[in-house]
Amino acid sequence: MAIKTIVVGHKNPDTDSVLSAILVSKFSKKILGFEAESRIAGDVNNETKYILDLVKEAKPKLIKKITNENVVLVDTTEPGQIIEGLTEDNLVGIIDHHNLGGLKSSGAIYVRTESIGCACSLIYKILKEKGVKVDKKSAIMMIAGIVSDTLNLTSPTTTPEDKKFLKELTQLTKVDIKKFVAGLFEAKSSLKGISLDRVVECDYKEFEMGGKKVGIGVWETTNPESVNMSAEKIMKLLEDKKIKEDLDYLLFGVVDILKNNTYCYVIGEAEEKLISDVLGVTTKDKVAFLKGVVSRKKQIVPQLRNHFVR
Ligand SMILES: [Mn+2]
Repeated sequence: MAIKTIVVGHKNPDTDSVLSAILVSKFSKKILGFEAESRIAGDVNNETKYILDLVKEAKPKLIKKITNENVVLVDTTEPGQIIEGLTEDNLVGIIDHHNLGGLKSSGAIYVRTESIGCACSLIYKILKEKGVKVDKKSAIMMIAGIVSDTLNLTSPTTTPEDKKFLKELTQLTKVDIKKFVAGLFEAKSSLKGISLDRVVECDYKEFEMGGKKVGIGVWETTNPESVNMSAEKIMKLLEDKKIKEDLDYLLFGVVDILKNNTYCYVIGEAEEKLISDVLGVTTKDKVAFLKGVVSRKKQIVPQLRNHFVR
């Protein structure tokens, strides 16, 4: 039996991760030269659910562990975030917009990574280069990926290409972008059916930095108070998580996507010292207010990495 190839993003998938897997699968023959089915490595969040419903796209099947599949990885190459069972023998492709996390492959594989605001932008760019026409439904998914990952072009991760592509896709689909962004942000912020555990885990990523295990969770919202009112309970969950997962540091940020600030939860002395040393911010009542910080990828991870890896 032929080995199946799947496209999958990181654990605790966000909208860009899920949609980019779907898009690569849809255009896999054009992009990769072979068929590949989309999968998710964890359940989707409310924002992703909203957009999948909007475009009437089925949620990809869940996969927790690679057993007998080949894998095209999208939206990450970070060892702490990839699906269990991925090896240098079953990795056959990478499409990403993060730092290279240190994966190996035993064969020559398709690799495309760029410094761009989201994986969906990169997929659109690849299709443009290949002269492939994008259908309306795919274009709407690309718009969602861009708006979600770049916080509607306000995050410092945004590039001129993201802006150009969002404009082109908006013209192509004739989407009312103001309404679209409002709907997406409302879904992103929605706590409907979401336990505090899930708030912590939903967009949690683990990093290996100079031998230290660093966990950073974020919750992006138009209404930080809706989460901050439960800060005490969340701190307790974080304290337990840090011990259970044997982390050296654990940070959790509530990102105000309208005012562009982050409330960083600081659970212990180690984290307090880290935030002070690396970001120069003082913690007050277990919260460090990070003014102008909205991007874990650009404004937190590289600074921490510099601190640990030297
Ligand atoms: Mn992404």
